[in-house]
Amino acid sequence: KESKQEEVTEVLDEEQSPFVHKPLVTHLYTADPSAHVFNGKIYIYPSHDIESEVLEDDMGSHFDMKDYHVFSMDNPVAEVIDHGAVIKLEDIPWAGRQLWAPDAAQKDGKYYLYFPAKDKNDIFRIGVAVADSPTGPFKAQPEPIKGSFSMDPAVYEDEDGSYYLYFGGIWGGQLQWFEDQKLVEGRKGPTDGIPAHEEKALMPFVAKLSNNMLEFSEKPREVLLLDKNGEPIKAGDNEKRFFEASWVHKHNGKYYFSYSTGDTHFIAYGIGDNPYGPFTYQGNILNPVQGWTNHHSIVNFEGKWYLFYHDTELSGKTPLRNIKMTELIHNADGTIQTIDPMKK
Ligand code: FUB
Repeated sequence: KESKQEEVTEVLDEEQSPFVHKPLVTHLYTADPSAHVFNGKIYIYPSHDIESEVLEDDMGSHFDMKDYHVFSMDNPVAEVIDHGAVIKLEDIPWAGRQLWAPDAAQKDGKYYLYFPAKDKNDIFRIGVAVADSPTGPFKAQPEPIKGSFSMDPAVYEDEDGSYYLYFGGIWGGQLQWFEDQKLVEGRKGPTDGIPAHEEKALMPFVAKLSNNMLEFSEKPREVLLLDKNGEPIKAGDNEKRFFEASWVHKHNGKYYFSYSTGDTHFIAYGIGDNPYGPFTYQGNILNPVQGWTNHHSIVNFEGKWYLFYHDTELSGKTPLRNIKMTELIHNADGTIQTIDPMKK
């Protein structure tokens, strides 16, 4: 009797969410999907994973991406269209290697692609490229954003028309090499500069963007992530501390800051009252996926919330990922239901 009940539940789940846990793109490897609704359609700005000769290490050197593709969907169950390569590494004057997780924004008919790359000194900076269409082609600014460092930019447009750029990531993301937003000479490895276990964890950063969307309009501020006792999350609290993959969405007047916990592989989140935080840790949005990295975005389409994420179903290899999407549910008390990506 019990197994019959399980079968029925599974069929219902599939009917409600026909796209659950299926790769959205199969002809390329794609990861870190940043999704937005522009002009009534869903646009996805992911990383484009490729096979690379570069050996795997704890700095993520094997994530050796060289261009970005943009994808669109008319709605959450529509066909996914690949709009091709919209910008290439060789077209970015200041960049040396590794086009990691990007994001995009729309303002006054222009589209802005924010992307991290290592500069010619092998230090991650964040660049911006501009287009007249959400599907590019994007033209890079000659220099990275002044004062930018580390990676994984995520842009949030607030209801008052302000745009905030969140960024940062530890280990391969190099955040631990910076103090007071300045590179500390001699730091080289993934843990050089990581605080001791009982100390405050390294936190992500945020800066409001200038009116032209090309610069920070203020010095980046630390985004404080607090535990339920109001204390900053500690560096040794690996299941909760920030690692990379910032994202912000707003629901019922509250700001949700979500992120990857890296070596514990969760997408966790905190809730706050304004875009700068602090954000109080609530739990996990997404349990570990297949593959080492976990990276997501959250978007509202016609009143329903969707989670975009990736795993390695197609390749079985960490640096060759495939993007996916599923529905995301906020409970009546504002918390988010944890999604188990392994549940078929
Ligand atoms: O795709 C390269 C890096 O892997 C991203 O920047 C991180 O968030 C992780 O997903």
